Amino acid sequence: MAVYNKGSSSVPVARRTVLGFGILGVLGVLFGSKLSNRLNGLFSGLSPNNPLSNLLPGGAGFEIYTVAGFPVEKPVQYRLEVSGLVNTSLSLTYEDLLKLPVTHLTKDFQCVTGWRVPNVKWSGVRLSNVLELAGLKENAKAVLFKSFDGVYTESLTLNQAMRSDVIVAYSMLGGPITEEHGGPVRLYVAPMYGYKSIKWLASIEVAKAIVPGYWENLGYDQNAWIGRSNGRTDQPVD
Ligand SMILES: Nc1nc2c(c(=O)[nH]1)N[C@H]1C(S)=C(S)[C@@H](COP(=O)(O)O)O[C@H]1N2
Ligand SMILES: [Mo]
Repeated sequence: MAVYNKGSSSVPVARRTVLGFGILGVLGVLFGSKLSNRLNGLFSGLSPNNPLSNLLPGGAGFEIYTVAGFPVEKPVQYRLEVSGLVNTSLSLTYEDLLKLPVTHLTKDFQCVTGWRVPNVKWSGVRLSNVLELAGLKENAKAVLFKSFDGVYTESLTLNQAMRSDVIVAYSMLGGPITEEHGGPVRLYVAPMYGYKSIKWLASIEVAKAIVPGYWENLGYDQNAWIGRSNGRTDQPVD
């Protein structure tokens, strides 16, 4: 189970504490529910090259993070609510998202605590496409995100949200996003650290100003651009 918290020696105390509680929560979930059966099944006799091994915690090098358990939402029940400073509020189904123009990205995933997964395949809809579908009001300046875990939040400036490498993702690692990775739908903000990529995406609200997200309230940067020393080559925008 060490996978949940390796390499975090430089992490601020607040975060270590929260992750510590997270680990207890995760263990509770793993050993207290059907997930444990599923994982036991997967652990027995799976070679690391088996595509199913992506379902394991840390599959393909990811560490599974959650600050509030593992909410379950089946694709058929899933809705993405888009509201706020838009001309038309939307309630998009999973099918609606699949019908919108698809964007594929192959990019690294970099957590601010130090681990990185190179060349991850992502597919989804550009956030800008979703926002254009709703139609932005003139005073729109920021985009706020909520997770259906009921706790995690994030936000981006409108300029950041409109970038072509920011997607509402429904596929990663070559298949649908698993429950553990924030399925059926999460955000993927390619040029920023992993904490921007909110899992179990429930709602998008267009607003006048950003609102600091879960980790930003605990001291992390709102502008979470991956450092150039970590391989980012493109231009940040405010
Ligand atoms: N809802 C939610 N989204 C989240 C998090 C979380 O705890 N809850 N952790 C963030 C952090 S810090 C990282 S690095 C990535 C990890 O994604 P993974 O769990 O798919 O590896 O999710 C981000 N999105
Ligand atoms: Mo992270």
